[in-house]
Amino acid sequence: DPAGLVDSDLVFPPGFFWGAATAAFQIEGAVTADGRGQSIWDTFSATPGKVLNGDTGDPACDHYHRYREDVALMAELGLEVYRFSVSWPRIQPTGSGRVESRGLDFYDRLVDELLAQGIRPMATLYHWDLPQALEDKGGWVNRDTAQRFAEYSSIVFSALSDRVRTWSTLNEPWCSAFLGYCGGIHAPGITDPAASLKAAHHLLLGHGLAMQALRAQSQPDHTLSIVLNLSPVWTDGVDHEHREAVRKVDGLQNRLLLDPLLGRGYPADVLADVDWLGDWEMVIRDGDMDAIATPIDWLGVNFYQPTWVAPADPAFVTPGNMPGLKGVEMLPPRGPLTGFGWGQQADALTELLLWLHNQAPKTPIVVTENGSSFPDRIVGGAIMDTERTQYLLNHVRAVHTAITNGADVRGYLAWSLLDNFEWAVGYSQRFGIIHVDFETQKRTIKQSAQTLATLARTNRLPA
Ligand code: GBH
Repeated sequence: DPAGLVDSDLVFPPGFFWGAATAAFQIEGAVTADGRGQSIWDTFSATPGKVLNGDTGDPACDHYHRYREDVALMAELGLEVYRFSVSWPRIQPTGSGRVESRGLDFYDRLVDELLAQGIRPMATLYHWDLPQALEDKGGWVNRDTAQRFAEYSSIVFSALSDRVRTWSTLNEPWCSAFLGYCGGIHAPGITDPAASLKAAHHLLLGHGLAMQALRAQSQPDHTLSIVLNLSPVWTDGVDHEHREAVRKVDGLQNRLLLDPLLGRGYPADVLADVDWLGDWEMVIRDGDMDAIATPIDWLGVNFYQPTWVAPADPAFVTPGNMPGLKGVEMLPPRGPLTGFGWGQQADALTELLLWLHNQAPKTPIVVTENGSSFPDRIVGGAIMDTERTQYLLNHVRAVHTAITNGADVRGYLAWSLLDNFEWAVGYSQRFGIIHVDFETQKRTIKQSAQTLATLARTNRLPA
């Protein structure tokens, strides 16, 4: 080989970027600093029995005070992109009206520090920390929240868009709607399937209104997106019953939110499946679907594992997070399990990226989150997280396979930069590529971070 490449090396396209992601509530701590208002996750985590071990977002990784050290670690690793989220209650403590400039100043400092270190900031406007004052008025079940989100988004964009060129509106609206208002395992902890469908619509509407507001303010080199948690749905049979089970769950997990974003409206089969829940569709007004279909410049996809299902008695109402789901049994994850008991089946990521490319051939895709939780063992000051590293390499290979087969994937971001507050299970699960000692706040780079650093430096996966 004249270029000296090893043939079997998997080379990524020029410009493919590598980085890591976090979310405000999961890392920042400092929950009352600088006028920050209360979020639904402060309330939820303070409610006994909601979060494992009574863990809260205080102090988490104390990133609010330690962001310089954290950016320095990213720079040391040579990460090219850092995806973070902005805490709405830091910017508008009660979710509307008055802007808290001290909150904006934090993100100002963070962005400047990233740029000074040569790291491209990628901002997410909402990663689940709704101001409690808005939840008190109905949260995402209340249509007004969509309007408030667009207003808030516009405020943040005005303050940071001179330096932040890459933006996402919502992180995983599926989780906000269905874990928050149907299964109730996330804040605000409501279990009302019909209400969760209204929430889903208002989340999409909030995204659409924010897209319109940001477009009106943006320059040509700003790119705007939304981030979805998508998961291929797998089953053990090919008969009608098995295919129906897959169709129903794929509908509620993937197509219900993706189709309207791509301008196709809500999928008719899913609407028919959930019809028995009543008239939640009354919340859809003229113009909503057009707003939701405002073109995005790229799509963020978060992937962890495929979803396994089996057919069940048609009258069986499937318990859990999917509103209106009937006749399906949700099966446990497969493959060697992670420390969190999640599946490891990287082929599902290839399938997902190729499916998405087929659904939206002109929309570039970014893997905005992918990662795994395992307990860490510190040996001689080092953390050889071989299982997390193997998960990373398997999934990076899966991304490469998708690209080879035509998918337009532009970058890969590991979840997460730091061990952090893992929502309903608190600090019990570690997704970080950097270890955090929650007693001392000491950071230790893991083998997985070194591996990501090598990927970022070489843009290839050695055979
Ligand atoms: C992401 O969500 C989040 O964006 C991030 O904040 C989080 O820390 C990270 O993943 C790790 O959890 O089987 O119906 O009970 C993950 C998306 C989708 C993962 C639903 C858990 C199980 C729901 N989640 N899934 S269910």
